[in-house]
Amino acid sequence: PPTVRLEDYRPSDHLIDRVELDVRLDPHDTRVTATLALRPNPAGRAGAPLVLDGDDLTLLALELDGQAPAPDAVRADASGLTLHRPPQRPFTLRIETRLDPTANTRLMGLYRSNGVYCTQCEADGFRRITYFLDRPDVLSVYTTRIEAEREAAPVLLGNGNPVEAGTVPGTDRHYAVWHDPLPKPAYLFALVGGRLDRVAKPFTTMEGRAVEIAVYVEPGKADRAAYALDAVERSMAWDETAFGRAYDLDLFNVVAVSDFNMGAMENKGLNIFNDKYVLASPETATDGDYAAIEAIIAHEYFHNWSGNRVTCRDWFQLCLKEGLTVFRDQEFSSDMRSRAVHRIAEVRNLRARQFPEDAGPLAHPVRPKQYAEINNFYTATVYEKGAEIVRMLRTLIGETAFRAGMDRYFADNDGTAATVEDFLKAFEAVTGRDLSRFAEWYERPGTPRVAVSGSYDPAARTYRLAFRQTRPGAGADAPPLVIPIGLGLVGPDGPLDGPLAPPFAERVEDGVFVLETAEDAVTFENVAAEPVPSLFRAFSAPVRVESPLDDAARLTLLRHDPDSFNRWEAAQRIALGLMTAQVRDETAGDAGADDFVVALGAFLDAEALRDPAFAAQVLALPSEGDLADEIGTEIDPDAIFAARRDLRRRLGTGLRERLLSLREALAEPEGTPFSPDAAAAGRRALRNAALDLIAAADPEAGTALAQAQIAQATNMTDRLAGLAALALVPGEAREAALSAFAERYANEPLVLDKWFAIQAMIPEDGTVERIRRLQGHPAFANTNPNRVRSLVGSFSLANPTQFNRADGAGYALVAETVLALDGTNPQVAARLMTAFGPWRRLEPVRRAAAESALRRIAATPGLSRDVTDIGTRSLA
Ligand code: HT7
Ligand code: ZN
Repeated sequence: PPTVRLEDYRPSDHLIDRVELDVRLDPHDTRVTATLALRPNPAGRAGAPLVLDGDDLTLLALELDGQAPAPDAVRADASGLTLHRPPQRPFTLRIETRLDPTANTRLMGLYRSNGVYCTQCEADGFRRITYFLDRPDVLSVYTTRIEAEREAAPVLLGNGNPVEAGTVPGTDRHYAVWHDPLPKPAYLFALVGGRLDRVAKPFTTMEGRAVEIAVYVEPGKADRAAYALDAVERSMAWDETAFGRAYDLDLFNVVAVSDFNMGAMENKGLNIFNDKYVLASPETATDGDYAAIEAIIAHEYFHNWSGNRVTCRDWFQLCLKEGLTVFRDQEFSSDMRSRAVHRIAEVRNLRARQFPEDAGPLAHPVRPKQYAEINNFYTATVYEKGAEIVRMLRTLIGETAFRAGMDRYFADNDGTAATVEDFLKAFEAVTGRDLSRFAEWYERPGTPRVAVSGSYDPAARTYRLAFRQTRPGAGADAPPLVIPIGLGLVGPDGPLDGPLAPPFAERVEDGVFVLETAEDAVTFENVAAEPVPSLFRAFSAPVRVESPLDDAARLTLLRHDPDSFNRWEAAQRIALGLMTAQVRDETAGDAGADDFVVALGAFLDAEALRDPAFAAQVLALPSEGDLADEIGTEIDPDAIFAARRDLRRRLGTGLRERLLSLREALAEPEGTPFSPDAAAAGRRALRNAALDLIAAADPEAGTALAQAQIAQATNMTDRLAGLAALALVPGEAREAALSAFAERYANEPLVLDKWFAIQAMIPEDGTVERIRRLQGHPAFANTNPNRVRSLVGSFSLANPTQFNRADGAGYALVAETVLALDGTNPQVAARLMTAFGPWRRLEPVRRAAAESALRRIAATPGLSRDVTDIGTRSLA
């Protein structure tokens, strides 16, 4: 496929000021008439042909200023429309196309989900609706008339504000006209038509605008939309206080649909969501689901400013909206919940998804320099590492300057399509600083490493910390990165930063040292005793740290560090060390494991009831993926699994009495109404972390506890945690519990997704065969992305021993699914295929099996661009 390069960017030769769309919805024969007000772009090439994008379109009629153009003046096919000699003045094109929304299985453009008409236009779906300049730097004002059979689609929604509605005389059809006053790129266009229930509430913005917030869901599910509705309201209020951003239309609509390629989409005034991220009730949603709904609702809402009001010049600038908006949603969630616990969750996610991506064949800069298929670049690197860059910027310049810079960015770029340079320029303007070296973070892939060493001089009472940064694969010419390092010193009995004569270091300001060169050092004065350095507090930079700490020092941090993140990190590092020692067959770790158990016991005694959510994070060992990432090469997933299982057993044995009594102490008194808030969720998290460890050590006791928990559960979090614990113990009890669960939730697709996922994650030999059986289950369908993700995605991403079966059966299953899906939904197929990313780091037998599965996919004729792109890069 042709490669698109950032360096080749040029402005469009034409602009489209106004778009009038007339969409007559029909299940198979939808007619779209687009009337486009075009003009030559003064910044483009004079006299250039007009080349409109198209994808799978059927052209029915075309007029230029009211006339049919001469046949030799136009070339049109399914994938584009060219006017060879367009007028050198403003002109109007009227284009009529026909589409079949029911046959649209790619879920891009206009399609039907469970009978509801909806659209998905990012990144390049609008060209599947009409011929257009489908690029984010062409901004237009849209008026949309939507017409449909009233019975099939009583609700008709568009972007912006409603201006007119009525019936079509002499028919069973009706229509609605929507006008969006704010110019936008085509990727933010949306419409919806269908039978939907609605919940709504009013909101008055800080500017005094009366807004109606509404959430639309499948009939009968309105009571499950309350949490999402509330989350929109909290997001609106938060963006006003935290960033001074007010909403700008009279309506803000959210629509939940069940077939959706990703999480949600920020279409102007009409966000469309995967219903998984809207619908919640205690009976069907876990605490994790509630948190995800809150975060994604906020994310899409925040795009209204970071993405919509200020959009991207081109798709290379994707992090400009996505990284920034992830940062904003993370801040929102931190304010709504526990900041420390949320930071831990963010870092777990970054390490689980972004670090491996950055260490494998699909690594790319946060701002890629080229792509073959842009839909493959909605990645953890663009989103999560992109957010870390914004966070580092804030750490570097401080909160006040950061807020001023954001204000400046929005003010200077409102209504335009901007670049990463425009973003940084705003912060340079308000701080007077040169950020050109910081900008390097956007340019190169790979996770940097920072090696740290410390030395204490008791006579001089000084402590020196030396830092050295390196970047994997970066040539000698690669300039060093600007790395903010949050740090502090901790003594054997607590923080050393006592009020009387605290240690200080000249270049450490507000607890942050900035490493700007390949090597540097900082010296603390006035250090009374040998300290333990607390490094990269709150995970101040997305790097791997080669730390000077031994386990004794880490235990000091676990006990005393005022930085909660580093307390958690200390426990994770100890656990990682113990498990990697076992994987490497070093048995010397035994005494260390006992010390760790004792320390965790003391930690639980001090913290568990004070902050259960935090304690649950400390008890949750690093994942098998974390271990694989730590080990890096010649990975043997079975050895990793065994090491992790053994340490869980040890903790479960050593902490058993404490864990049992914690479960008692944290149980909600009978009759307590369910609350999804962070405190209640934290108590459930710790109870369930305790269950996991107890069951690891004593499957029989675990089974009994899990069965009792399922029988008594008043919410999905506890019920599913019980089922997850049972799922790890082979036998009749597990199968009975799985059947009962399936029966109870037979009519709840989102809950059945959990049922599929739990089975896909069973780390036992029979799982591949079980999944093959489940692919034939009546509730399973390859056409629904949630179902594919829950069964095959969970398997490939969260069941390392079975996906990486040495006989290649796991790879074969995923490869077959990728190929089966590619014809209907290449975006989801390509996404699934990225699970093969780490194949080169596996031990030789698995490496060969994974490579041959990848090659089998890549050699299949007629592959989509999406899958071809992942295949080519994975094997390069
Ligand atoms: N901006 C959106 C990204 C997106 C997407 C969403 C749904 C289906 C296909 C999609 N392609 C790209 C989601 C977001 O980050 O907010
Ligand atoms: Zn986004």
